[in-house]
Amino acid sequence: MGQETSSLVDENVPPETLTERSVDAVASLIKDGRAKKIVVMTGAGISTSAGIPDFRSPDTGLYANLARLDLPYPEAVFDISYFRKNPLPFYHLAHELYPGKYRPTVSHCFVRLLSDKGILLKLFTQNIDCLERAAGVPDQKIVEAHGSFARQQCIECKASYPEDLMKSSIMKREVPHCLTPQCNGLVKPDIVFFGEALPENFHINRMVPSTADLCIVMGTSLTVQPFASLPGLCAEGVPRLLINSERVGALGSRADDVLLLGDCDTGTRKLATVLGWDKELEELWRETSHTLQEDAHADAHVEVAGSEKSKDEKLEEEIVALTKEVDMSLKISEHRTAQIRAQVNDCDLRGP
Ligand code: CNA
Repeated sequence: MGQETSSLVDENVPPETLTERSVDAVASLIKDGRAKKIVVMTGAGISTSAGIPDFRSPDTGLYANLARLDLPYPEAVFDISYFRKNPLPFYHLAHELYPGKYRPTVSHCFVRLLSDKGILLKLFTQNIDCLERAAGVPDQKIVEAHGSFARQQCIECKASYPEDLMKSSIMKREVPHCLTPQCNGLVKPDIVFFGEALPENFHINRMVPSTADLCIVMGTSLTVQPFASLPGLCAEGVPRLLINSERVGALGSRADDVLLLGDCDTGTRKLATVLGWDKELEELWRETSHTLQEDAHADAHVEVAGSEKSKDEKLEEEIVALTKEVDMSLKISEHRTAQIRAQVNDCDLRGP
């Protein structure tokens, strides 16, 4: 369970637990009842098919788009020091990501299915979009390692802030302030920013992967610590299945690691089919169309219809509007930007 090597396991090394390194063998483990405590670890890649960009995919990732804004650097949008000075970019992003605007994906529904079957030990997610909740994964099964939009509080006095007011501020792209008299601090959803501690729930559950009998990692680049260390906590001999467009972390280095490289939804559909769960999975996914809020139906329709161009156009409009707003409200000079960057660099970053 220590530091893992990232080099691929020699193909001549036989697996300890699986009959072979394949999806079929993983499915057999589940079907035979030998995998009853499955831990799932997810990231932005399981939500991209819902229309929410991930961070790091070139061209389509959030950072690639934010890089075109007048931010000192893209990550500043999630930086607490920067937020104190200019919360507007974050609130524009929050408007984009706010729960209810997007529909869970097939991959979220697969996790729900594991829970329905009583074999989901825990879902660790880095996502802040709450789509696993929308898919019906029970609260007590979810560890939102980087927080979520589920709660919000003042960053100064820590007083909690009403959800309805938060929603209305985000919808109007306004920055909410603390309601406590004489405080008036900035209010922020309990999303973990760079420079902030991870939620207590993460620390409480951190060692859960060491008790799992199967690990499924999906849609994450495994670049943000300490989340990235979770798959390494699984015991040797516990199969780890990676469903991702690329190989990440040390997945693939152990004898019982299986790599299913490609699209997450395609991968989870494949696994469900081998398990004989394909109809149940599609049914669960069909039901999620009701999770969209009334005012989000138009957006969702565009997404479901796969009109990438419309989405790009909308994003472009957002970026132009945000750029103007940031320019006007702050007039950040290049000199000031350099100052902010220097200050932020001094901060304790969430990632390594
Ligand atoms: P990341 O670093 O952007 O990595 C995403 C990974 O998923 C990459 O390896 C991609 O290649 C892969 N990927 C993207 N789309 C697909 C797909 N359809 N099928 C298969 N693989 C795909 O994101 P991480 O989650 O690893 O990084 C952690 C950050 C991202 C957390 O702090 C999150 O808060 C943050 N984030 C969350 C969201 C969200 O809530 N949906 C969106 C963007 C960023």
